[in-house]
Amino acid sequence: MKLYNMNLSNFATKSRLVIYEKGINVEMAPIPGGDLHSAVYAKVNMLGKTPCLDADGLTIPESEVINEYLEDKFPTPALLPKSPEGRAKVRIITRFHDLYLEPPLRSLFGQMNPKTRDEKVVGEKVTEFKSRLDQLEKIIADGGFATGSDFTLADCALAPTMFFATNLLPAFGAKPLDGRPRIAAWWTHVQTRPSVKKALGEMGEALAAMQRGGN
Ligand SMILES: N[C@@H](CCC(=O)N[C@@H](CS)C(=O)NCC(=O)O)C(=O)O
Repeated sequence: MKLYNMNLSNFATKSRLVIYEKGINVEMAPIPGGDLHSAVYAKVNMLGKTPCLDADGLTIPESEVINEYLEDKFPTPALLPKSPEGRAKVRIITRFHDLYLEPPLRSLFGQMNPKTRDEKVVGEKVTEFKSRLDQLEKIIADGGFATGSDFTLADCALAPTMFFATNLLPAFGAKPLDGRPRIAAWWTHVQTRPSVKKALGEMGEALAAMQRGGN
């Protein structure tokens, strides 16, 4: 199997986390053509996004579909609980992450340079992201991992985005952990997990390289 991967991508890191947790033998492949929008990569993944899994002939785009496939294919160690209720709790968070929490943060990626940023966009998106964090504070578990004592797909979804939130938001005068004790406790706890240390370490190196390049 092969994951079309970029270490800086929070969505690719969601899937790398599952691969590391399960110890699956997956090749980390660069994007063909060197660009997500290259014609050659469009033939692999018409969506032009990372991650994308080549599961020995079956092409699977979308991080959460990849993660659920890997969970089905390699059930041990489990990253979804056994009970329907437990599984629903994890999926509430993964879906909340993908549809509501991450998009306003992503809108800020192009606004990092104070000289060129659109202050209206920054104001709106920072406000929206903070209100999503307030919602997350209400649904994340009070202690332990995102849904309780077990590390799950919910932690895989949240951790890479929280990496960006804690690294990038201070540039906009916002502190994502302040006044959100459950998220703050989860963030401290989840970073002790070896798979999380490895995957976020890779994100950190990629971010530093990008910043050295002046982007
Ligand atoms: N819903 C997708 C989102 C993937 C995504 O947006 N990936 C970003 C990198 S973090 C990307 O490929 N962006 C390129 C683009 O949208 O043009 C998933 O869960 O995999």
